[in-house]
Amino acid sequence: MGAVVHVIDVKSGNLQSLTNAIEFLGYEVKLVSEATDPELLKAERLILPGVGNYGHFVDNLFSKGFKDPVNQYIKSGKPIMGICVGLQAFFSGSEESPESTGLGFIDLKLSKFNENDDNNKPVPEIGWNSIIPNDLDSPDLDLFYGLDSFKRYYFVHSYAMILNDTAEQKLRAGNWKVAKAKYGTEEFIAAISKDNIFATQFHPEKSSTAGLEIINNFLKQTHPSVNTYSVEEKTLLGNDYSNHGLTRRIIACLDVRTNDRGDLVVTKGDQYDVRESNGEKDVRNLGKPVQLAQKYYEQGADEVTFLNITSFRDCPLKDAPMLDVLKLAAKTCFVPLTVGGGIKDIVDTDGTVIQALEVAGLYFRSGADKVSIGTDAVYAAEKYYSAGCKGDGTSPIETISKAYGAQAVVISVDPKRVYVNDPSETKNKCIKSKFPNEKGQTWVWYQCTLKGGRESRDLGVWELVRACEALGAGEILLNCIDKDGSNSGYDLELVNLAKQAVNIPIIASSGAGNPKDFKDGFEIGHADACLGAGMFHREEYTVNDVKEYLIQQGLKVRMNKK
Ligand code: 1PR
Repeated sequence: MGAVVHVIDVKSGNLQSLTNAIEFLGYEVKLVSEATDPELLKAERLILPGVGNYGHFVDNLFSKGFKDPVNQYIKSGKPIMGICVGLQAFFSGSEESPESTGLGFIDLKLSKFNENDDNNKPVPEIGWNSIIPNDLDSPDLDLFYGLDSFKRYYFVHSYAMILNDTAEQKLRAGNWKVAKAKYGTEEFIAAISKDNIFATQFHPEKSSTAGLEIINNFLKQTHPSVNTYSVEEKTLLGNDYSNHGLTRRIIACLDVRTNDRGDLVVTKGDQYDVRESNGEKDVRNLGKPVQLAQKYYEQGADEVTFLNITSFRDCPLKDAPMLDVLKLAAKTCFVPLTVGGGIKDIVDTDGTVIQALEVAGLYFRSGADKVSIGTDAVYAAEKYYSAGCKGDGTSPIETISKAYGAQAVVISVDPKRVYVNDPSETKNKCIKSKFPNEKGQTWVWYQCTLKGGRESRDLGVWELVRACEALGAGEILLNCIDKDGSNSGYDLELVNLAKQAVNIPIIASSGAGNPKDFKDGFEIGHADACLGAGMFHREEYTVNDVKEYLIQQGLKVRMNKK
């Protein structure tokens, strides 16, 4: 291990990814969770990372007594780096938590992205955005530790320091250097620097090699000169802001379970049936979870999702195999990782009840950035409607979202088509489908299921996703049992329906068989991200093949060429 990096830990979110990234770069990490910890006085490089809610973060910082030591550290002239809410903490406050006060280095307040801007852009901003290239008026990016406006960085936030003339004047007057980004039509601060303070709104530890470079340069205190690009490269890599500024996000998904011999394998079903159709009817084995995650990371996956598909069985936490998978994968895959399956209240082997919030916390501390909730989301939505469209604060969606932020809560939906003669036959929202069934019926609603399709409920996708958004979910992973494993493309009618129902991002899933399906998912379904599983596992296409195709079709993807 090399030199030591000190990281302030106010128990507000996942620090494992950052720790992994710093260790990967050859440093030792010391977490400082008490302001009186003498370690803090020894710090030569200090990182202030924040995830989740602004108030939760800054209130913890203050109540744990960090304000003075952080101020003293900054006065000493030694380098400090804030990340995400850690950047936001340098401001005086945020609309997210009006009662809370920030460190106040900059007397400006953060506000929420405008959902009505730019053709109803999704909020939170989740994905890979870029820094607006320098113009005569903006400062030199040479002072931002190699920040490169032709690379992409991972942003996940609903609140930002939105820029306007007054804010910019104030920043200039305070000698702050600003790297701007644009989401929709709103310009906001992507990074700031002044003397020994540097902070990023994006997550460098989740921004693949481009992000690791920034951390490394900060730790080494070097500002390498920014890459030069040819005109062709600029056209290829530059942001055209056609998708609110984000690249098209490609997610690789691993359905994980134990096979009959007790090995943990990545499997893949057809309409959720994961057993071979002949012979011993073994569970299909498509590889090992950690190796496949690494492979897809190297192929350019923008995110990796792990689903424990047998979580409906008794799943005592002590045996939860996904914790180890995640710990290992997070050591070398520096893109966002989602884990799902079994995010619910659990009765452990000794009879103790472990709350879903605590289960999620274990996953976050193992390196997950988001958890996905399936079965319990259906229960929560049913309860929400029976209470007259109100949450009672106890569902896993609400508790996890409150503690870790909406962006950390994904809802995994497992619907199937139900045809009816007329919409009056159901209370759930119907659409007129272009694909009639064998009886010639064209009205369809999408029925939510539980436990990986084993039980169905009288609740439609439209109703489910709206309830979950209201309860605090940040994203929807939209599967489709009819399409799963079919290689016939996404159910675009379903994706469109979900897009119209909510403002949070929608991930299209189930049915991708070739790169064109992804294009259709984005352009016809208007999905915010597209997920593939079987076609990657069977090596019919790599993630990079999909990206190359999308580029040829004029869609922006994250390539990070240099
Ligand atoms: O209910 O919160 O414990 O979560 C259980 C999780 O496990 C849910 O996310 C549910 O979707 C998932 N799950 C349960 N059973 C299965 C199964 O396949 N038997 N997998 C299952 C769902 C769907 C996608 C799949 C896409 C893409 N798999 O994850 O990867 O359909 O596949 P394709 O590209 O090959 O078509 P809880």
